[in-house]
Amino acid sequence: MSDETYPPISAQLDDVAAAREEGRRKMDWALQHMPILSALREEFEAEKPFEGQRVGMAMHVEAKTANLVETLAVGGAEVAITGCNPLSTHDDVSAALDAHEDITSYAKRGVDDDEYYAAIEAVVDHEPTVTVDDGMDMVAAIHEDHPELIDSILGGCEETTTGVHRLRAMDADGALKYPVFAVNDTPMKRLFDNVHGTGESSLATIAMTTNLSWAGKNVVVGGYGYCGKGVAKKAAGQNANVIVTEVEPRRALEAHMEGYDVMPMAEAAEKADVVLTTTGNRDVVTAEHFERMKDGVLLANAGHFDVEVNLDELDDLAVDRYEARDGVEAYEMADGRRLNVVAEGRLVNLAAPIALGHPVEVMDQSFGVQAVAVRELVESAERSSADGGDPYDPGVHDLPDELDREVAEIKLEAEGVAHDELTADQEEYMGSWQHGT
Ligand code: RBV
Repeated sequence: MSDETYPPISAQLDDVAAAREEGRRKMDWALQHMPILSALREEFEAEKPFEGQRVGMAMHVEAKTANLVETLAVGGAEVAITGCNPLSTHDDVSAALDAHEDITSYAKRGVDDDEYYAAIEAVVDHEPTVTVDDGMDMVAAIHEDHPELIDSILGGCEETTTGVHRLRAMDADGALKYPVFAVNDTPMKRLFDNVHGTGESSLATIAMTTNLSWAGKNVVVGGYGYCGKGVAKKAAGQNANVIVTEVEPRRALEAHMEGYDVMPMAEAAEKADVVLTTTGNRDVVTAEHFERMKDGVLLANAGHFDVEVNLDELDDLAVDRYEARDGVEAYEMADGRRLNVVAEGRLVNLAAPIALGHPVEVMDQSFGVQAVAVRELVESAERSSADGGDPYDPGVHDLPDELDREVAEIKLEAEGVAHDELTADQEEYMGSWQHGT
């Protein structure tokens, strides 16, 4: 890239009008199934809580995310957004967002590294007062290259496990200079998005990309965190034989007690028909594993970054490499075995050519939490300037539990599900220690 400012998507597409129309259609469909965002949108439209705020975002730019973006804009924010993965953007949705007078979208599918970071830079140029990240790239860009903006930033929100992990490492180093909510860690996000969202969308995307069945396959799930649990459960539900690999003894035990086979990757590699990594770590599948794999094995990743399957080592071993199907790259070994990498080892449910990301309903929950987290950052700043109360200190923060509960209540009401409340006596009982036998 040159020094010129990176252009918004509208300046990069040939038929912007058609793209906008199609993007809007996708957003409308998703919004019909997003009761939480719809309710918050009504509230924000009436109360304009974000008036005067500039929100800078780096997320997967597709229809559900676009509805979050518009919800913030309807609440009075000016929003600038780009992608958080080079392959997950839907250009038509990006164009539909960019058509909004208070939104600028730089997200484009298939960008190279230079363009990816130039687009982040373009968002940072809007001088955000609030950041919303999926993976922490925006927070990193601001701290590394634009520390002068930090004083005017109220705080940030982080969507995913990997981003929260990076932020905690940054915080431990004393390097994180503004407060960030770990949206990922809330029950309304993690227990649904990571488990059901990753499980359903990864398996559906692999099946649709390859036209292959799960039934009777040996499916190796790398990592038994929340994402791994979801993948394992849904794969077992489709009649696969699930094998789990883990480094953490209690999680390995949990997987064992759930009835899955647990073994080291070196052993699992020989049995695998499919390997799907969900660890958040690098080099989970490497040369020693490739050497033992069966002809035709599928290799895919559902972790945030493309470092779990070591493609450099795979490339070194390969004598030939070709596109076997749209979204599937075959690496041919000297002995004739073909190892098939889905979606370039990037998070498969978002980066494959046909990928749509997580199902709408779970993203409604995750983005409902994002929306109330942004509202809390703005309100906490207003509270502290009004009464001198404490704003959030720099560092990683859990979202206050009552905000997560608020999102759950909206969803339950929309689903028509009623639930009990504690009586005064029950509350008193739960808060006391004197009542014994
Ligand atoms: N994710 N977003 C989508 N917008 O379709 N699908 C998944 C979407 C998020 C999910 O919340 C997860 O934590 C993160 O992507 C990983 O980058």
